[in-house]
Amino acid sequence: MKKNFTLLIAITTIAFRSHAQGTWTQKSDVGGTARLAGVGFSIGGKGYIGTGDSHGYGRKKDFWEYDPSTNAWTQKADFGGKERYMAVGFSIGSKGYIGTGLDGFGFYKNDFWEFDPVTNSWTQKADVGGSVRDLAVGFSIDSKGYIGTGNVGGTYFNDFWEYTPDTNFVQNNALNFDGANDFVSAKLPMNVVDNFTLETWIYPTLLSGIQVPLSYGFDNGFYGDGVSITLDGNGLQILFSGITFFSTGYTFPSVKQWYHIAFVRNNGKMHAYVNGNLAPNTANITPYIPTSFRIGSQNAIRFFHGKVDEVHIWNIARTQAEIQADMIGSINGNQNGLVAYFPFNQGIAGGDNSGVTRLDDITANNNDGTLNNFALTGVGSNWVEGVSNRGCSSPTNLSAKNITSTSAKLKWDSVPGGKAYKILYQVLNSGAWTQTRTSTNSKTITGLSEGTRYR
Ligand SMILES: [Ca+2]
Ligand SMILES: [Ca+2]
Ligand SMILES: [Ca+2]
Repeated sequence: MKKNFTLLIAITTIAFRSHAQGTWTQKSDVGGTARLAGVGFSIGGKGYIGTGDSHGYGRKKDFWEYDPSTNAWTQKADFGGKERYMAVGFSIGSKGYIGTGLDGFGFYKNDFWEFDPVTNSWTQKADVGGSVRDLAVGFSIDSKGYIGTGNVGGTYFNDFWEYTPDTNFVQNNALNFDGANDFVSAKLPMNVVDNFTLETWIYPTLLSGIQVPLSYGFDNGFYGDGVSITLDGNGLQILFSGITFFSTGYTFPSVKQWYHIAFVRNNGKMHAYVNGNLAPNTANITPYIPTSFRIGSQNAIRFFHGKVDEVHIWNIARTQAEIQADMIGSINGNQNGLVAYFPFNQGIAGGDNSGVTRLDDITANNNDGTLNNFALTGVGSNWVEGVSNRGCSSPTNLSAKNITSTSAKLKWDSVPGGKAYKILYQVLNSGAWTQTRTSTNSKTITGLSEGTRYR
């Protein structure tokens, strides 16, 4: 159990215990100017102090990190909110938090900010519950934070609030298609008929009739082209050129679960993979050159009932190992051969999404799709929760240790039963992600540049 009290409380405790046993050793002065009523907490092996009031200089928002191994203070990114004093702070896992207080204009505050030492950046979180206030106290227990008591202009409080951090690092949505007329149209991202890969996650809510969650080609039921990922009852079919249904030999065991589907055409042979496993039958049919592209249906026919997420279109034949590796997490959009990538991470899951009718393609080709006939409210025909975890748990308590000028060791809590972890990082806000993998709960990242912020 870890508790992090505010600096104010720490001072009170120190004075009270000054008659007790133990040894005090003076260390380097806190960075910045002298001050009172700031906040402090620890994350990993480092201490942090920031905000406060500096007599004659006013309210502060500078923020400092103390490394006991070097006995040195390093200035970090300024606190994200307005300068203030009599705020409260604590840490949860690998993140620090500061909120409430009294700013330089005499306004009491209830805004609340998260500090990430890995990226050296602040992100605003939900306001602290109850009234604005100063002189509150805070602490954390395991994965929750607590703030209570305080004052506004002589009115004292004893209300008490628990903070639960976000558990979803990245919003991860999908689209739910109503099976009646919902579809997404997009520009055809390529027109190759050999050595290509179509990948998607699907969550069928019906296994009856013919449904097409992904159509790489035109097909109106009379004539067509290209290749479609097709469900016929509970069977997975490859539909060639709108004419030829080819059974992969795979049977879906049930509705309402996520399946990863990959169709690969490699030197004239077409294979299907479900959840990374090769389906029994291989086709050697050559499709007609595709002329259009849709998600959730073909041209006004074969509407899919259920959710679709993570559509990846490649102009290369991917290997089974590559397919298995990328099933467990998002990819970055910059991979060789990736001509369209729709992560579906838009809208508010199950919320009012009227107007959110563009499906983002995050590759450089930028062939964004257009949503057609969606209700965009409720859960039946809207943006909904996606296949974010791929059936996996997200690790917690991520921290960075052993930081040198070119490397850092990332560490996190083991996920019970976890076999592998995928790590994505980037120069802060640079757009390009680098990915790596490990089978243990730590990984040393190398090749970093000094003085550069990463996340
Ligand atoms: Ca998604
Ligand atoms: Ca785009
Ligand atoms: Ca509809």
